[in-house]
Formats: sequence, C-alpha cells, structure tokens
Amino acid sequence: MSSYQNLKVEVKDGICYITINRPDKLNALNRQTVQELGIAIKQAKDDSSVFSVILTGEGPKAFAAGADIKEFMGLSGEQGKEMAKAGQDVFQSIEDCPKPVIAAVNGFALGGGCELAMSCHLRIASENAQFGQPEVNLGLIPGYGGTQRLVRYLGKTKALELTLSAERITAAQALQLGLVNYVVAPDALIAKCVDLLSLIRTKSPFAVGAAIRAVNAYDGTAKGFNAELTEFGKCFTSEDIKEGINAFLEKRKPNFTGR
Ligand code: CO8
Repeated sequence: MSSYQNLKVEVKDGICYITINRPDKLNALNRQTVQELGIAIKQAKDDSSVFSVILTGEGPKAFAAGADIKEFMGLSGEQGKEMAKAGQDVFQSIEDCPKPVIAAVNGFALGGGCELAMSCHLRIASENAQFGQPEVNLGLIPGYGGTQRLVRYLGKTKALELTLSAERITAAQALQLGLVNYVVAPDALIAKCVDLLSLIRTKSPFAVGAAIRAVNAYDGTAKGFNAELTEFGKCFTSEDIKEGINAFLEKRKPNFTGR
C-alpha cells in the first residue's frame, strides 16, 4: 500500500475506504490529492482482496468543497487545460473501475467535489450534504467532467440551471433530481453504503464489471447498444455464468469467483 499525504486508505472486509483527508480545507482537491486519488483507485482495482470502494471526505463538513482555488492563481490557459485534463483522467478511471465505487457524500460536494461524486457509480448522501457547481462565481466553468456528467444525470435543463446559477441544492433536492441514490442520517452514511455493497457482493463480479462498462457506454446512440452486446457476449466466456446457472438449477446459492 502506498503512503499518502492527503488520503487515508484502508481495506476492510473487501471494501477499500478512500477518505480525502484535508478537513481544515474542506477536503479541497489540490493537484496532489487528485494524483493520489488516481493511485488509490488503481491499487483498489488491482488488489484482488478488494471487491468495492467507498470514497468519502474526512470530517463532518465536506466531501470535497471543490478544486483547490489557491492553485488557480497565475495559470495560463494551457496550464489550466492540462490541470483539468489530469483530473478528468483520474475521474474517468474511477468511472471505468470495474469494481463498484460509492461516493459517501458527507457534506459539501461543490465544484470538483460534485464532479468527483458524479464520477462514482453510486452516490449516497447524508442529510447535511449540499451539491453545486459554483465555478461561474470564480469566472470558471466545471473542468473535471461536470458539464458532461451533470447533463447525463439531470438532463440539460437542470444541468444548465445549476451550472449557470451556481446555486447549491440540498441532499433532498439531489435525491428528487436523481443525482443521488439515497439520503440518510449522517451517522448512518457508511453503514448504508456497506449494506448496498454487501448486496452487490452476492452477485457475479464478472457480470458486475460488465454491467458497469455497458451502462457507462450509454450516450444515446447505437454505441451503447453495441457495448451491451459485446459485454453480454463476454459473460458467456466466464466461469461465473456456469456457476450462476448451475447454482440456479441445483437450487443453491452461487459461489462466484469473478472469473
Ligand atoms: N479551495 C481551497 N480552499 C478551500 C476551498 C476550495 N475549493 N473551499 C474551502 N476552502 C478552505 C477555506 O479557504 C478555509 O481555509 P482557511 O481556514 O485557511 O481560510 C477553509 O477551507 C474553511 O472554509 P470556509 O471558512 O470558507 O468555510 P465555510 O463553512 O465558511 O464555507 C463553503 C464553506 C461555502 C464551502 C466555502 O468554503 C466555499 O465557498 N468554498 C469554495 C467552494 C467553491 O467555489 N468550489 C469550487 C472550486 S472551483 C472547482 O472546483 C473547479 C473544478 C474543476 C477544476 C479543473 C482543474 C483546473
């Protein structure tokens, strides 16, 4: 396991807990933190003892209050673009992770923090969570994929309203809009994530990875349907499908290996 400056990373019972650990800066995502997130996700992906990931922020106030605004001072256009690209690549690696990644949103998820939560497969929010894309307040726009993922989750109408107004929404509003899966009391947040992951853990890891890839491929065109066909076909090459079908026929629980 690598050593991290700005993350706490711990594996327990097959779940890799990644906690952004800059609570005095509301877990603002500076370059170092984004880089470390990329390393931690890759490690979780490569570690066969890890089945899934819970990503959260340290402290009671914030998941992440955005990119670290101090690092924007004096950047050229090209440097700004490079910084955004480095973050987009890390966030894409989270979305592409074949193991389920849940954002446990325990407070502010603003700007890059909201974008980070959106790159996770599932989002569970505590009642005190707040979401928003306040970048236009700073003369900026979202740069870690927010303009694209927000449209995907909310549709263009609401995505533009949030992005142009910079208004924050509550956890309850995020639930109503379909941005999060559940809203729970702050002290029930991690338990709810673990419950959902425990359910997913009883399924075929091979099929879970295939489902993530197929759903990620959605873009409203035939590309998504073709990706589904490819992933569907691949499932027939797995050990898991044999085990799943045999277990069904033998009226027993399957013992999946993910192969
Ligand atoms: N960056 C750096 N420091 C931050 C950030 C941030 N995004 N958010 C909070 N902090 C720091 C504060 O400066 C303060 O530090 P200090 O104690 O040293 O002064 C500490 O965290 C506590 O913050 P506050 O005192 O402000 O706490 P409040 O409870 O009063 O307010 C808020 C909480 C409302 C969340 C407030 O901190 C705030 O508005 N933060 C900024 C939110 C924001 O604008 N986020 C978007 C940033 S831009 C972005 O995310 C772009 C993403 C794409 C980047 C692409 C790469 C280039």
